[in-house]
Amino acid sequence: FYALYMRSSLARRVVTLHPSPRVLDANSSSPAVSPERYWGSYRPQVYFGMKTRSPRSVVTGLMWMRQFTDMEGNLRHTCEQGDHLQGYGWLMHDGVSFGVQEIHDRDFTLTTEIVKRMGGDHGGDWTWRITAKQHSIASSAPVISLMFYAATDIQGSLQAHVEEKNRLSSVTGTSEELGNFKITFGKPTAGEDAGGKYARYNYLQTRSPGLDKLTDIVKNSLNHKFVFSPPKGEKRSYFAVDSYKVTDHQNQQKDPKMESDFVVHQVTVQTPFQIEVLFESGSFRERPNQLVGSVLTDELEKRKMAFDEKFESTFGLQAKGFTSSQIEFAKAALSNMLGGMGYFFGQSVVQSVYNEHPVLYPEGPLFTAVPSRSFFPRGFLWDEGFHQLLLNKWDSQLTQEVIAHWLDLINVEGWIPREQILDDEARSKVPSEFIVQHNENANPPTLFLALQELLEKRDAQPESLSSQTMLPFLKRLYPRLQIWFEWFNATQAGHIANSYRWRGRDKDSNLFLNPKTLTSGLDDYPRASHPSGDERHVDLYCWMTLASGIMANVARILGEPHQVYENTHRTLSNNNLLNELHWSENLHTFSDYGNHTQAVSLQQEKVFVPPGQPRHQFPVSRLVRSVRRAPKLQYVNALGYVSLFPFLLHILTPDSPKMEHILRDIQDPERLWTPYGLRSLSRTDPLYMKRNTEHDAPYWRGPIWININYLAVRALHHYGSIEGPYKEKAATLYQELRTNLINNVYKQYLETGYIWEQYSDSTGRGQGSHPFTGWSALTVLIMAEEY
Ligand code: 6A9
Repeated sequence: FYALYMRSSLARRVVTLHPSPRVLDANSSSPAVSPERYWGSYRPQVYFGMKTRSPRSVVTGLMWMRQFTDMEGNLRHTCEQGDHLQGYGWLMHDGVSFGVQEIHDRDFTLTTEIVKRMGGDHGGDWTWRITAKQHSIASSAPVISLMFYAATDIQGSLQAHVEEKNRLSSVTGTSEELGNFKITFGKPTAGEDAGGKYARYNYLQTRSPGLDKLTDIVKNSLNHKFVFSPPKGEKRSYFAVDSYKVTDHQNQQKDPKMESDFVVHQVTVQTPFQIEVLFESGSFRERPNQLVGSVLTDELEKRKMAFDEKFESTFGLQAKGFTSSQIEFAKAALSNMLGGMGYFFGQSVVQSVYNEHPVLYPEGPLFTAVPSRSFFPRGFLWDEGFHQLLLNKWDSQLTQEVIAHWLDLINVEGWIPREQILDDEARSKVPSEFIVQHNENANPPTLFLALQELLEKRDAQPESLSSQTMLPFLKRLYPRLQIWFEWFNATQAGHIANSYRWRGRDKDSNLFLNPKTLTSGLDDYPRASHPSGDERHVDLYCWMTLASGIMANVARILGEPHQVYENTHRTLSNNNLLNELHWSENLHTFSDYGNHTQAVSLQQEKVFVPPGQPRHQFPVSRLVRSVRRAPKLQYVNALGYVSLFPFLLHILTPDSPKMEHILRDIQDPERLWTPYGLRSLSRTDPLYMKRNTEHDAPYWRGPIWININYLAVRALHHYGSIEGPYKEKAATLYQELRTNLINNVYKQYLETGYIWEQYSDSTGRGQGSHPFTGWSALTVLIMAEEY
C-alpha cells in the first residue's frame, strides 16, 4: 500500500502547482482591475477577432470569401499559410486601445481597424471598421462576403435581431464577464461620406460544440441557392450561410449542455466598400455619442498620431535617418508582435516518468506573445524571453505581466512546460505526438534576459510607473525564480561539477543523422552523435551563467541572501573553468563534449515492415544512420551558434584570447559570415545543410535566425564599447552585421509581404513559417540600437 501511495503521490507532482502565492492576483485580468486590457485582439490564430482576458470569453471574429470564383477552400478564418495571402498583419497596434491591420488577399485588400473606448464596468466599447478595396482596377471589382460572428464559450447567450428579411442588424447578449452587451452591424457604404451600396444579407444562428469548430460549421452551412442581383449587373447565384444544414450537424452533438451560441452575419457586396461593427457594453451609460462614422475617424486619427509619436520617442528611427518605408516596416514588426498577443486558458497535457499515461496540468491562463500567427499561434517558453526584449521597450508593465503569467505556470518541482498548447483551438493545430510535454525537458531560460532588461530600465527610469511596481512584482516572483533556477541546476546538471546537459534528446539514434535536442531550442543543431550522460553543453552552461547573475541581482535588490547565486555566478563566469570544460584546443572553438563521432551518414536500407503493419512482408527502403567509426568521448566538432554562446551572452572577458578566434569565425564567409546575417552552422561543418532524416530538412544547420543574430549584434556592440584588445574589430563587425541584417529582413518584407522564421544563408530569402513576428521582429531593436 505504501509503495502504491508513494507512486501515486509522485505521479501527482508533475501536475501540482508551486505553492507560493501567485504573482498575479486571481482578478488581475478582470475588467475591474485592468479595464484597458480587457478586450483585445487576443486571438492571434484568426485573421481578425477579439476576446476578453477571461477563461470563457465571448469571442467575435471575421470570416470572408470571394464570390463567383473557385469556391473550394476560399473561406478565410484562421491564419493559414495554405491560403497563400500576399501578406497580412498589424501595421499599427498599441497593445491596448487600437490597431490597424491590412490583409492582402488575391485581388483585394481588407483593412481591419479597431478602436476601443473605455466606460462602464466591463472593458468599455469598441468599433471595427472594415475597408475593402480591389488591387487593380483593370479587372472587374470582386464581390466579397464578409461573415461577422460572435460566439459564446459554454457560458453566456446571444440573440440575433433580424430586420428586413435576412439582415441581422444586431446581436444582443449577456455573459458572466460582460454583463449585457449589444453588437450592431452597420450597412456597407462606398466610403465614409458616401451613400449605401447594393448588398445581400444572410445570417446563421446556431449552437457550436466548441470554438475550434466554427469554421466547419460555416463551411457546412454554405448553400448556393441565393441570388446576387445588383441594379445594373447580371443575376448570379452566390454562396451564403444557411441554417438548415447546421441543424443536422447540431443533432449529431451528444452533449447539448456543452454547446455554445454562435451567430453569423453575412453581408455580400462588391468592392470598394466600408462596414462598421459596433460593440456597446450595457454598463457604459454616459456615452457622449456612438463610436461610428466621423467620430470613429477622429478617434482613429488621434490614436495613430499618438502611436507614431510613441514609436519615435521609443525607437528614434527617424532621428537615425531611416526612410519612411523602413519605419513603416519597423512599425509593422512591432505591431504584429503586440497585435499577435494571445490570452489562452486551459490545460497542458504533461507526463513524468511516474505517469503511465499523459495527465492534464491544472487549468490556467497564459497571456503571451506568439512566434507565428499562422503556424504556431501559442506560447513557447524561450521565444517569450526574446519577445519581451522588444515589448519591454514599448511597455514594461506588459512585460511584467507576461513574465508573471509564465512563472505562475510553474509546478512544485520548478518546471514550466515548454510549449503551451492550452485549449481545443490550440490543440487542433498540433499533431498529437507533439502535444505531450515532459517534465524532464527544459528550454533556455531567456526570461532572465527579459528580467535583466526590466532591471536596467528600472535603473534608467526610476520614476516610471513600472519601476514603482517593480519591487512588489519581484517579491512575488522571487520564490518562483528560485525554484526555477534550482530546477535547472539540479535536473540539467552534467556529470562533472559545474557542467550542464540538456535532457530529452532523441533516443533512437539510428533513425537520425544526429539525434535532435529540441529542448535547447536549437532543434537539429549538431551535438554529440551518441547521446549519453557524459555530455556537456556549452550553450546551457552559458544560460546558467546568465541566470545565476540575474538571480544574484534580484536577491540583492530584495535584500534576500544572495551569496549562493553570487558564488555560482562567479564560478561559472571564471573563464578558466569555461575553457577547461568547453574549449577545444584542436578545433579552436568552444564546444560541447560527449560520446561522438564525425563518421556518420544516412544510407538507404531495405527493411521488412514488422508483422501486423499494413505493408508487412514487402521490403521498403528507408534511410538509416550508418556509423563508420565508433564514437568516443571528445569535443564535438561543430562550429556555429552554439560555439558562440560565451561571446553571445557576454561571458568571455573582453581580453580573452578566445575572442580572436570567435571574431575570426564570425567574419569568415566560409564559416559564419553571409551578406544577410550569421548562419547557424559553418559552411565547412560536416553537417552543414544536411537532412536529419528523409523527411526532416535542415533547420538550424545553416539558415540565418534573427534571435541569435540579435544576440550577436548586441555582443559586438558590447565588446565594441568596452576597453580591450578587440574593441575596434568588434565595433567594425557590429556596423557591418547590423546593416546586413536590417537590409535583408527589410528587403524580404518588401518583396514577399512577410517577416519570416529564418533566412537562407545562400540567397537571403525568407523561409519557414510566415508571418513570423516573434523574435524576427527584434530587427526593430537592431535598427534602434537598443540592446
Ligand atoms: C509542431 C506543427 C501544423 C522551432 O518558434 C517556436 C519554436 C522555437 O522555440 C524553436 O526554437 N520553433 C524552433 O526550433 C517552432 C516549433 C513549431 C512546432 C510545431 C507542430 C504544426 O503542424
